[in-house]
Amino acid sequence: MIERNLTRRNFLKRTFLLTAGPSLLSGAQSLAGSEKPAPNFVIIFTDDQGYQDLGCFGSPNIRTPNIDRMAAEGTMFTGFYVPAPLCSPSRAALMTGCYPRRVGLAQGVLRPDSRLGINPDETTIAEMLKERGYATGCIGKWHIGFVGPFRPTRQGFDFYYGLYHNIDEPEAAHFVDKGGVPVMRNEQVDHRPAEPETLTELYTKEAVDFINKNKDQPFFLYLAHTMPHVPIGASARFKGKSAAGLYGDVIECLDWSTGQILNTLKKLGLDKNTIVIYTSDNGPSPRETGSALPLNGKKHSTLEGGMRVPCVMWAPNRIPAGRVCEDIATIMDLYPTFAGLAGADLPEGRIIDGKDIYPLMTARPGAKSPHEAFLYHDGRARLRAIRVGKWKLHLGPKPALYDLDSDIGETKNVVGKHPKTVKQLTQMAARADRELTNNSRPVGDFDKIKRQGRP
Ligand SMILES: [Ca+2]
Repeated sequence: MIERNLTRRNFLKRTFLLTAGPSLLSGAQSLAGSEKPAPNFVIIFTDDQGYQDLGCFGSPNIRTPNIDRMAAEGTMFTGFYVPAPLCSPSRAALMTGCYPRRVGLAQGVLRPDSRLGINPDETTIAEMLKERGYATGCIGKWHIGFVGPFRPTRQGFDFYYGLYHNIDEPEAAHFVDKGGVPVMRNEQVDHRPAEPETLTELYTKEAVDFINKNKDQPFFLYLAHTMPHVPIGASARFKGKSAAGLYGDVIECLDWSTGQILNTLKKLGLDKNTIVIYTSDNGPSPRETGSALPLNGKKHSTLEGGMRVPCVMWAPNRIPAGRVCEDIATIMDLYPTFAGLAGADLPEGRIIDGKDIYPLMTARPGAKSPHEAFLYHDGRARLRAIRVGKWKLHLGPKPALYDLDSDIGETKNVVGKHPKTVKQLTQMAARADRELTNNSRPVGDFDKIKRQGRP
């Protein structure tokens, strides 16, 4: 307790010393007046993990005792979405709190020769928290910009360790004559080639080190695992151990890793003031054996299985234990939610699509999803479906309507039975589509930035 009080005092001191300006000051004051100090944040973001690929989400053959315990001590979100069924856009949404289209990053994934990234004009979630005195670390796969101002170390992270992008064929091809895809430490090559079977354990070691190093101040750790994205690999300790083949071994290693993080927090007495969120960047790859059941569709699809992901939130002093929240929540919501908890103001003069879901996370009486609608875009930035409450309408020349409360697998198209709902959702989608077109902001373009003479 004494340690945490000291920590809080240090935090406020840091905040006052490091930041100036009336808006930030008022944030710090509101923190000083609140009951709880600003929490630490840990986001564990896996890559292409299916909705069913955790014990607590119903996997029949993958054992995840650590994450199951995390769910028993915390809350499972069963209506949790990423706004894109693939890697780069999903990550852009986490970093900016916006639909990928809003920030110009909804088109496909970035390959190693890409000159694009998050526009430096955006305030990333890491920049926001850094300004509030947080130590910020990104460990794992970045995948949203590799040159100049787009690197994680220029987007608000004090520390980076991991892979800038994927290691599957189209990306590894860029590095065949260079010794393979490099594992980066900050902006230097740590070693190469990156080997899939080593990555989860390497990332875990760095993550535990980061927590230990920053235990006396608020921190934000973004642990973006490369697994279980293809090509998958498990270390000797896990290979051949699960009942679900290599994919199962890989998930069981991710579960072990999550246990290491939670145990470290407990050992340091940080469990009472750290929010840990475990989720995936999109549905399971059709090239692997992951499962999105009972959902239909996989990665790349705007069916539920492509974009509804497993999610567990844990913070023993804040988030109720053993609860399931079915409300619509999204990865974009972490941005304004963390801002509220850290006493940060949202950036002015720009739309942030995410909503504060802290009332949902903490089961405040009467709390419900703050989203009137959720929009499903495909990997080519096209709006393909909309969800309002229990209704999901797939758009296009042959629209399809599903009642997700009774038909989560999207198997019974009831478009003919509910013409009013179809009309209402069609109009809402058209309005949202226009709004996004009119109010989207430019992607970060390295060549344009250079032409403008900006750093
Ligand atoms: Ca992915």
